[in-house]
Amino acid sequence: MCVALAVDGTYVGEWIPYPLRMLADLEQAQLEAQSALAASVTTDALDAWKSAWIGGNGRLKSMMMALKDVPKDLKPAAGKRLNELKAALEAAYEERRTAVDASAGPRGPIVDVTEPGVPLAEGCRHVLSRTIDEITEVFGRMGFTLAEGPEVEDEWHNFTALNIPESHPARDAIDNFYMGEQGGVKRLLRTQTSTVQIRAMETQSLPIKVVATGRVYRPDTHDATHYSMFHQIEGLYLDRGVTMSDLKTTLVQFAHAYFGAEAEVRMRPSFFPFTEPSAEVDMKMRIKGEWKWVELGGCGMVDPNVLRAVNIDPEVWTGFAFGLGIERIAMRRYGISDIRWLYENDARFLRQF
Ligand code: FA5
Repeated sequence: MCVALAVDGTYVGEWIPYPLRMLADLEQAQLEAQSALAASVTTDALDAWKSAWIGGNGRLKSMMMALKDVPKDLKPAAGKRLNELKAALEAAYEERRTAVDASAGPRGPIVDVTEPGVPLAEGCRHVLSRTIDEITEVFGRMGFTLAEGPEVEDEWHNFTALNIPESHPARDAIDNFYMGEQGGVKRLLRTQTSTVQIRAMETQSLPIKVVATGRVYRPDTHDATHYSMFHQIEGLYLDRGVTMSDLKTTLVQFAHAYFGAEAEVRMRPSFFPFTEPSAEVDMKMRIKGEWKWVELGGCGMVDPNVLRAVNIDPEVWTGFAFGLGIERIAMRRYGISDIRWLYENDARFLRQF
């Protein structure tokens, strides 16, 4: 079971697995079926409706089959409701069929002007889009502007300028989605938003203070915390006299603004070719009432080799950079325990947020 949290972090309920939600889903199914039936004004449309809803392979049949997974104590109520739904849909179908048959012929299909309109299903913003908006809004308040870069990148921006040499294992075909050459340049789907650091330094005048969000791609095996396409937020601040303590302050301010005043930030020594020193970023936040350290990404001081690659003098300018996984942030913020749910497009899951 998965806990859902509101934007302010308060507990608002639980996401209930399908068998336990069956009664609520039956109500929704009845509304959907009736809307679709009301919109079926030809015999062909009615035939299609019949097979989609009450036919041998229709939705009603699959709901009946799902009855076996409903817990014993709920089964009688769910079974009763299913039988009522079946009777209601069959009767509504017969009534509609008679009306449509009667109106077929020279007069064409019936249009019942007294009927209410077909209700439109209301959508909501995807929880990831919402998280991206929330995070960029926090960094916007700290003076960061938005930067962008393409998802199909060249090797210069994804590796070379980031101090990742030809021989580095990170360039291996097994760890990247290479796309073939264009104009003699090897292309690939970017593996990290750090590419946007390079693009910002190539195009913007100094000082630079930007964040960039977007999709990145890695041939990782899908599991509860990994996906082959995910999102990152990259930050870059380049100015005279920027230090590691500016980096930590920025991350702490973000953690407080986004996860609450009690959230903490921990940096553990690590290695990235494009930062020196480098660190892993962990944030301590409350998960299901308990405070836990969660790894969200990496950070460090921009390596002088990176600055030289884009013709910036490392004796004058220093800067920090960080890159955080957005799915991991959203999962912690909203109590989602499996990354794959974010990409299954199951409306019952998505409409909770
Ligand atoms: C990087 O991608 C560095 N570019 C971060 C960085 C930027 C360091 C700037 C220094 C300066 P890493 O590979 O650790 O680092 O990925 C960062 C975060 O992306 C991870 O902590 C995790 O939150 C997320 N992430 C990585 N792989 C996956 C995946 N397969 N699925 C979902 N999230 C992932």
